[in-house]
Amino acid sequence: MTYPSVRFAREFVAALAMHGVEDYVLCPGSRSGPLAHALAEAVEGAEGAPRVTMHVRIDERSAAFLALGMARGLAASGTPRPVAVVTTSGTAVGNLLPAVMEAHHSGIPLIVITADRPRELRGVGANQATDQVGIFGTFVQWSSDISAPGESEPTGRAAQLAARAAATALGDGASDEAWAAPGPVHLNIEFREPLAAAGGPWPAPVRVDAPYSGAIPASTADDAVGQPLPSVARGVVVAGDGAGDAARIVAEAHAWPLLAEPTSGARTGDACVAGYVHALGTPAGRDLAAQVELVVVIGRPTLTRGVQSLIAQAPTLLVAAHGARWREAPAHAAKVLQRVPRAWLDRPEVTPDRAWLDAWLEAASGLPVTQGWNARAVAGAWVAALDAETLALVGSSGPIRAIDRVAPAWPVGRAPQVTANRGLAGIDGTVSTALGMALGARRPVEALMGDVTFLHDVGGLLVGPLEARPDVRIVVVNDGGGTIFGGLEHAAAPAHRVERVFTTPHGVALGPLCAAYGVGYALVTSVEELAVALRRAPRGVEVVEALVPGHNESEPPSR
Ligand SMILES: Cc1ncc(C[n+]2csc(CCOP(=O)(O)OP(=O)(O)O)c2C)c(N)n1
Ligand SMILES: [Mg+2]
Repeated sequence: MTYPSVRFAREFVAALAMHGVEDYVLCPGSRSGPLAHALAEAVEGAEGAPRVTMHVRIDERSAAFLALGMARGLAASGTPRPVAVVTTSGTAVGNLLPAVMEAHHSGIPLIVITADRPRELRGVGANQATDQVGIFGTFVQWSSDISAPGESEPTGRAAQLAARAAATALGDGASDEAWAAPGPVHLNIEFREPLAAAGGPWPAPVRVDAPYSGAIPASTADDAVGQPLPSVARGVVVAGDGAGDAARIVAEAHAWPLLAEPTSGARTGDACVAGYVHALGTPAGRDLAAQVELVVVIGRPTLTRGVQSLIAQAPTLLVAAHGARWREAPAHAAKVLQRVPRAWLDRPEVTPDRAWLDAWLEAASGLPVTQGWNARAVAGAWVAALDAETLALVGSSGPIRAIDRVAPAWPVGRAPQVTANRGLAGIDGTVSTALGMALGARRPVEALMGDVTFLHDVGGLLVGPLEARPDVRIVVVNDGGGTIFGGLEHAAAPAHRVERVFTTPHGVALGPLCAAYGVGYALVTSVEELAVALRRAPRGVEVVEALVPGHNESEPPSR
């Protein structure tokens, strides 16, 4: 006989598969055992079970970022699907929060499944029992506390939950907020003993469609159709994270400069002012910025203060939250749209004058060539090695900003896919996100991150011997700590204090650390060595340590 917990777990896994959820990250634990058995059976090819992939990880924080990376990888491959992460009860659940927050802010479909004690064991001092219900608060688009499956389990309950979970995670169907966007959902499932598999056949799958259709409410759809952009000469298009190619088309149609962050998906074409960060710091650039009549923001820009002040000062601002979730538009935004209206993509009736765009390109052309061996030189060599086929991830802090300065405007259609966890710009979970991207996209990933970022999630290197090993190369810019703070207002404090409380030197030897995890390792100390190291495709997980002089050193730190 099949016990109710196990039967329900099988039904649930089968139903999720019907709605396109086929990828799982599983963390070990007893309470989640019914799901673990069901997933293992499916992976082992049990008769009647769906085809799924399962990656097992010990650390739930890293597991959740792995799932987030997998969802990024699937989306990057043109097949956006939710990815599920499964944990046991107790602190295991709390470890998922950082990735859930990032998924919420960057609009990534995650299905978080946490096992819980049944009601009779809650609040009575039972081991590993806590209040997991609604633990993710406003960071999930839906959460449900699911009572323990029993002998008289209603047929179709698992199917209904799966349908709703998958649809809500993908942002299909609008909630009361009328902003349908992908994001995380949480299912907290009570399991009562027995928790182990007991053989028996898999259930015949039941399909239930989501309780609502995928239609966007008319109020937002209307807005998205039609008004052309105001016909001003001095417009600027800012393409932030997730903007997509529409930003380029809008800029080119109006001959406006395109200021495109590396993860915008729009850093291409003739209107793209690749050196905009440099330009905005020069007198000529500031003069141009002062003349701007209209800023069109697409996606979510987060990287430079110059762009933030351009937006803050702009007389008119139109925001299209294309791709990335952006419910929090600046208060002075004249209009906030969910999509780029078709009318913005058409050339205006009056042929635009290129002089304005040319002035921006001219202001940006004086970018000094990077010399020597430092974080920016590493970024330059790294970005030069990317091609149109590359799937890349860049860590927060210095690396993404260095890339923003050195990356070119790629030819249209020939840009690498550059991603970053810009939802909350955390330095956590970056190693796991990179590995997840490679597993989700089923192709190699090139990652660039700082030393503190790498060490924060070094546990992400733990890929057990029974697990699939993705091909990921992680270039670690090791400048001996978090050097971004040296460029912020904190740097005015006494050096020893800045060092201890902001830079946080770590003194970790990365080579032996990688060896302990069984991960490939190479040290490079020049642009030439780095270029050579990047020449062949990564095989398995590899770390390339680019050891550069630290914040207060002129020579690379010695070992
Ligand atoms: C989870 C999290 N904790 C703290 C921060 C604040 N923070 C931003 S950058 C940074 C240091 C990053 O250092 P590193 O990765 O070495 O990059 P670098 O600044 O040297 O370029 C820290 C701690 C953050 N963004 N995310
Ligand atoms: Mg650093």
